[in-house]
Amino acid sequence: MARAAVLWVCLGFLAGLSVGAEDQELPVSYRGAQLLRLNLPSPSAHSLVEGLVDEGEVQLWRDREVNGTELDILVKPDALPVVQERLKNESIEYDVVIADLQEAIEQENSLVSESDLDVLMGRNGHRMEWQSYHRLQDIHHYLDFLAQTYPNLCSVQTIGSSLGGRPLKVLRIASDKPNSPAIWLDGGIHAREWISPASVTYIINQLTEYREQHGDAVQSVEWYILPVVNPDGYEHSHTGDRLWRKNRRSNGQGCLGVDLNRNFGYKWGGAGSSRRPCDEIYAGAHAFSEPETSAIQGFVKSHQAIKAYVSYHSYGQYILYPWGYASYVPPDHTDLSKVGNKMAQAMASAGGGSYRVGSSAITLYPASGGSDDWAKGSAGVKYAYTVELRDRGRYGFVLPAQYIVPTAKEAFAAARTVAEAVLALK
Ligand code: 0X9
Ligand code: ZN
Repeated sequence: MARAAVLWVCLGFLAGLSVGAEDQELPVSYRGAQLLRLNLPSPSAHSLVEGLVDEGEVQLWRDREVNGTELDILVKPDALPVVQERLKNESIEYDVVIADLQEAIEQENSLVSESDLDVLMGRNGHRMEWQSYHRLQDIHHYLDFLAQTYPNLCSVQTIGSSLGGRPLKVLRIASDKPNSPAIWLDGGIHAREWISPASVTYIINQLTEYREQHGDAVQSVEWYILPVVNPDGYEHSHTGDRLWRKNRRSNGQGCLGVDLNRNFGYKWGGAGSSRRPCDEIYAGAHAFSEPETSAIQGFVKSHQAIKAYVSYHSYGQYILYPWGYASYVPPDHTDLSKVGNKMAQAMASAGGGSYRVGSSAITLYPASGGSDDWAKGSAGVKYAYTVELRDRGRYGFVLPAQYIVPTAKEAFAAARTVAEAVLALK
């Protein structure tokens, strides 16, 4: 357990950078910060990076894959000379993937203007489109619009509220057939992974407004879809800190946020999660301490028809199945792997991206308290997956908006494949 766990536990950089950002007039600036991709020659090189993270010089964007040799780190401008020197001394090669992160953030969502969106509102009755990333209000308004426009097909249920009082809105899309199995989809549990809510709303768009184009399977299951699990964090990533990950829980100690994907109640608090409130992978005071995760628990447990649970994240392009808490697999892992491989094939045909398939702890890194492990281990949902959407690290979390549609097509192909799998269970 983990070097991965140790590394993550050391993370303090982002928390430190962002404390109180909501109170600041200006959002956190990443001017001059660089994203570096390191090629680690040996495990000892890895401990140098651990040291840098510990000293607060760098932020780990993605941990190293199990057996992988590459690591993505974000370096603040003042720390660049020291970090470059240390990497040189240890003969660690690296590429500068993003030379100025602030520049990348400013480019990311620049295609559609507010006035274009107002035109859309007048024309369509909502502002949603998939050339740009949208604020929470647009997303929620779109769900309400669908419920009003297609009352026989769609309804919106608020399953709880975030800590900050924002509604957790689930869209139900009915099946054409009686007594159908159901599928849960969610996005936006990690605030900064903007491609996730964008892709989940695209799936919603296809399942409703383009319903007829998508054959029998998607019309023969019931869908429950929560596009933004972490609305407080999501809004903060738009207004305060683009790279915010957790929710906005005040933990005392001057640090904010619980990692909602460490707060679910199956093997809570184990490997790859932290008890330290300032860490990026802080698991919370206890399992389901957060209203966002506890609302999902209540909903999923009371809907026994749910046979699949898919959480969309970014980045890295993986289809992951349980377990995440440790390097074991459930007894029916061949079923999970088979459907996972079909998802990968469908995704490659739909959008062109190639996705790796495997169990979380073995393929990526160990991380306990995830939604997928809970769905499988506690809620008894047969098919539980985490899908890490694009990209492989060129832009990371700051994926330019022109990639929304190809990525979302992949996300939809994954959902369609899961629908087929669930229907085959009957
Ligand atoms: O660490 C996570 O929560 C996920 N990766 S991310 O970069 N989007 O943060 C992976 C979660 C995989 N599932 C479990 N470990 N249960
Ligand atoms: Zn994530």
